[in-house]
Amino acid sequence: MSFPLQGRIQIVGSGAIGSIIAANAQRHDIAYSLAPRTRDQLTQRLITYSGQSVLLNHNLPVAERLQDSDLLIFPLKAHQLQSAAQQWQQRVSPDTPVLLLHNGMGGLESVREVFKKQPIYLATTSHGAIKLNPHEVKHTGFGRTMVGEAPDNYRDNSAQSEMVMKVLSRCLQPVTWQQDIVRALWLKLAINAVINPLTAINDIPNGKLDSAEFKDQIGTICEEVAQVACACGIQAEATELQKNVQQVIINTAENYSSMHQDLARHRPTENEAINGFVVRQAEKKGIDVPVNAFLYNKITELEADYS
Ligand code: KPL
Repeated sequence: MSFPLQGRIQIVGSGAIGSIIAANAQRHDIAYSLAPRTRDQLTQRLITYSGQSVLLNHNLPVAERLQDSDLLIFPLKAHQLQSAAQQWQQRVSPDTPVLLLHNGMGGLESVREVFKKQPIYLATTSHGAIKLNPHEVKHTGFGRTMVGEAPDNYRDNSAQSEMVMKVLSRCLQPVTWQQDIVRALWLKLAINAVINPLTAINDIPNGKLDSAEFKDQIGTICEEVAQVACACGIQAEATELQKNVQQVIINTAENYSSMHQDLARHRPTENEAINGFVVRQAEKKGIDVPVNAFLYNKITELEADYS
């Protein structure tokens, strides 16, 4: 069933998750446009989770200016966010809602330097997708999405929150609204701190982590993240983190993690925003995180070897 949406959604970038959002917007008759982040080529076709091929017809041109009833979506990596925000700074109104969807932490801080007043929404998803070639994306893992308001939004944004929730529940379902999205992001951070580097370093799909070989390492990574989270004021238990990780490993078993894909294609990874973030926070709090530090250093080394 479609719902009336007054504005348009403007999706920036042509990554895997942005393409899933675009295809679902099209399916639900939501007015949308896709804009390249740099000179990258836009995805033209999405192979859906059920195997259908959808041609993305970008039903609107890229927006010249976004209104309060529109939604600007950045399904980008944390390190790409600030320059993307700068590119859009002159085209948003003070009330245009902005949705960030990325792995790891630190995105809000870098975007807030540019969008000082706009209501910002934070989301995280465990849907998996792969870019088959510059024009084609395949939705490979059916996950779930959590969204909530950035803790530093300072006005009542209930109408916009409702709109964000409606858009996401059509475009990246199933979606749950989180009063405490920061805690949800820490829980997702633990998932990425385990799955992304381990699959990338060992060159395996997510499902291969479901073996005795990785059990202790996964347990230790979760313990380290839980300790750092607690020191940062986020209530988290290692056993809860480990259970979540295990669930995502099973749900996305066939999937290659985004970090695996990035390393394979010699693209910059999200290492700084994932294990790098854990290591930096641990240093600030005086906590030892040897396994996260090992993974962070290993991925840094592998990235430095790109020719
Ligand atoms: O977020 C992911 C990623 O690959 O970045 C997971 C959930 C691990 C799915 O692969």
